[in-house]
Amino acid sequence: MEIKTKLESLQNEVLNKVKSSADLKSLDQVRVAYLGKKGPITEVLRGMKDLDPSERPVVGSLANVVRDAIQEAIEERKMILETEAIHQALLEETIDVTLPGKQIAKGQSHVLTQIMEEIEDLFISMGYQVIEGPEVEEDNYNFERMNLPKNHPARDMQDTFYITDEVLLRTHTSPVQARTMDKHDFSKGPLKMVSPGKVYRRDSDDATHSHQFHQIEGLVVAEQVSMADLKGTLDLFAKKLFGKDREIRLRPSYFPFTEPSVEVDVSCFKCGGDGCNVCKHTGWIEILGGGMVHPNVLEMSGIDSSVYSGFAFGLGPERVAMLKYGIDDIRHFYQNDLRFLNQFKVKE
Ligand code: 2NM
Repeated sequence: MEIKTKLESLQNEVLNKVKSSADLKSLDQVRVAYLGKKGPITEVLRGMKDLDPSERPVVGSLANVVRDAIQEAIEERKMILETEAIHQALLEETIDVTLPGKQIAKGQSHVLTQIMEEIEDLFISMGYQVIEGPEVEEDNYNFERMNLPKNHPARDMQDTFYITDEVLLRTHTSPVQARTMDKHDFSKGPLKMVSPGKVYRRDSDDATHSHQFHQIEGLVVAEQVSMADLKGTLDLFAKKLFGKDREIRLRPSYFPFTEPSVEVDVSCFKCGGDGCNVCKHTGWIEILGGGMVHPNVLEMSGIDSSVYSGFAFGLGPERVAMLKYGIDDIRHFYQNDLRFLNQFKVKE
């Protein structure tokens, strides 16, 4: 029977092609060519109608057997090729997980941020809040409310960056404290806060002056707050920042927003008070200003100065860092030279 021979040789032909298919793509081409709608098997099945009816079952079942055999061979080959492909990929994409990784450059907080956070942490540990406020400030909060009246020399155009007659870049962080005093509810307890941040003054820039620098100011307002509280607080502060053997010394001074006002020296951390180049042979380093909050300042925030009193102080993190690390030029802080910054890596 001619058609039977044709089917058998077809089967052999296809099985050879399947076996010699080297990849999944050519295997699929074989599948389409022989089992597809236009393939020889379909053609045989389609031609059945022209056969003698007695031959149809024999040819039909043979065609099915051949088709199944081809399909099976393709599936088998497909599995082998897929497994080979995975093995190949595993070989080619092998990663040596024991190789050392690329070192990621690690940074650290800016030295000024480190100093400010150290100070903030100390005051947080004593129950103070850290409160920030706007750098673009109203003349009212920056000057008026700090007991600096309209004709005060500190308000000179020479000293302050004015944006309009009434709006300026804050020259200290004290306006944050005025804003907070306005809102504080003393029935809930004393006000204890520090305000860190940037401040601006029209200094000519040189080794020790910058038109933009930083401040941290502290403020405590409650009943019965005294100068002794200020002194004790600053003594603790000096010991925390410069070492447990430090002492402080208060000298009378003047600020419009405090009365009395003091300038605070810390005994020299380098020579311990004997005199050296850091303390300019005095044994003391000026580090802070402070005093008892002026009654006018309290009253302008609606606080009864016959019931409440407060102390306040302020310092510059730049100056602290320069002293502590022997930095000779304030401009180093702002130039982002990694050779400078990386000297203040945080120990892990
Ligand atoms: C200083 C020195 C003295 C100060 C005063 C106030 C406020 F808001 F309570 F009036 N805040 N900060 C103050 C007092 C700041 O810095 C050298």
